[in-house]
Amino acid sequence: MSDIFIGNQEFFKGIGKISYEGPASDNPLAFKFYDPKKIVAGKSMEDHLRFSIAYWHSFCADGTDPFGKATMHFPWNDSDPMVAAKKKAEAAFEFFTKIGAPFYAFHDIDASPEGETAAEYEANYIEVAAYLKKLQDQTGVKLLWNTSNLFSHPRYMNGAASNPDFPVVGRAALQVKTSLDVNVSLGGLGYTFWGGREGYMTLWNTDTKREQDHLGTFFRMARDYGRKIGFTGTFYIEPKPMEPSKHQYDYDAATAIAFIKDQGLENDFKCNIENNHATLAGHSFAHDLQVCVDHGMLGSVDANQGDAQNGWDTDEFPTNVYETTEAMLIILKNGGLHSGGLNFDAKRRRNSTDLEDLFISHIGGMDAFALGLETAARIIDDGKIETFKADRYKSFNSGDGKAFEDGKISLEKLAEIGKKADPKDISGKQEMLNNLVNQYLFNR
Ligand code: XUL
Ligand code: CO
Repeated sequence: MSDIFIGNQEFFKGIGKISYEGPASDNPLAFKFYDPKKIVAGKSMEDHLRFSIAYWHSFCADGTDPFGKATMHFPWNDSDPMVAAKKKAEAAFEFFTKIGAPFYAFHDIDASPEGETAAEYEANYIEVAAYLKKLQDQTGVKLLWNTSNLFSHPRYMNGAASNPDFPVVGRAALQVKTSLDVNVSLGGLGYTFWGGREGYMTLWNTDTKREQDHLGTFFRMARDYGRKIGFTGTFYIEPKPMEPSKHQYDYDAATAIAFIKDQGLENDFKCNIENNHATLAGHSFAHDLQVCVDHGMLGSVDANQGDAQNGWDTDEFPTNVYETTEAMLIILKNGGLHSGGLNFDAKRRRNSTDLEDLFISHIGGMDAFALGLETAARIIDDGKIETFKADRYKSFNSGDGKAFEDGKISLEKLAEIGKKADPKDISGKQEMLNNLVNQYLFNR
């Protein structure tokens, strides 16, 4: 059954390559909607969706939460941290291969032991990266992005690049530099900055202007170094409003884009949008994706969902097809994800303790995005919603409306037009559009 294992040991015993069995299948370990080679809107599902697996949630997070100990015990753990790192890498690539994900993403210390000293950190990381390269070559799985964990170690409790104490900024630079070296050695497509503690807890002790300028300087240094060593991918900022900081500088897509432009980073940086971060900011997933697309700033996506009742960053696997449909519609109209992907920054629940739950949760997420893709393609194909939307703006297509849009009339002239105008009440038809979406979803 399972002929796929990467090292000396098979970690996910009894589970073979996950295949498409269709909506009627009662096999929890099969895709119901994700059919990788199926052509939708001119491209295969796998090329549209570009799924990526997050190392940290899938192979590191063991169910520990602020109220309880680990509930998951991984067969790749070992008392020797370097042996454990290599076994974890083998388990990870076995999983990527079996689930059929073309990409993965990791933080430096997800993959490689942090060590006691900076020198140990670097040496471990370089050694593990060489092993990851071997596994990439063996399986064909590619690195969507890597990043540096600049938030877990106590030294980062006041921030990393925005830390008020300069030596900490230097220590963060060592991690980012090494991660960029590793990225280039692995042919990574992107590099992510998520600023968990790049923010503040109280304005009584924080100079926000200075901290944000330091953050910008740090990003420009990373960009320059990356370009110097041959990193041709995209740098991503992953917005999130809070948690663990009370206030994070990259609050949401709009804030991150303003920051990117303010700091002169717009040719090299885009956003990595995470659903649960958008909802934590009081937006929807679709809102933050649309803000990015409007500015040509959609880089990549951290695919997950939050919990509507409690609001915090629960990082659940995406199953809400309404949300994936809206997301895929925006992505399709953006011409796709380009070099980004749908990275499952999602974790199974603390009490989903069977190893097979790792498969089942990803299958659900992949199926939800496949359904979203097909529905979005149907919406575009049918054209009713797109036509309705375009029609609402038809008064700007010609005459004075067009002149206004082109910036060719003055406020006085506009006011003159207004004096003579007799605007009618024009329905926005929200309910009709909501009803249409349900037809696209369920009249299959
Ligand atoms: C935290 C989060 C991170 C980033 C990478 O909320 O989403 O895992 O994706 O640091
Ligand atoms: Co994320």
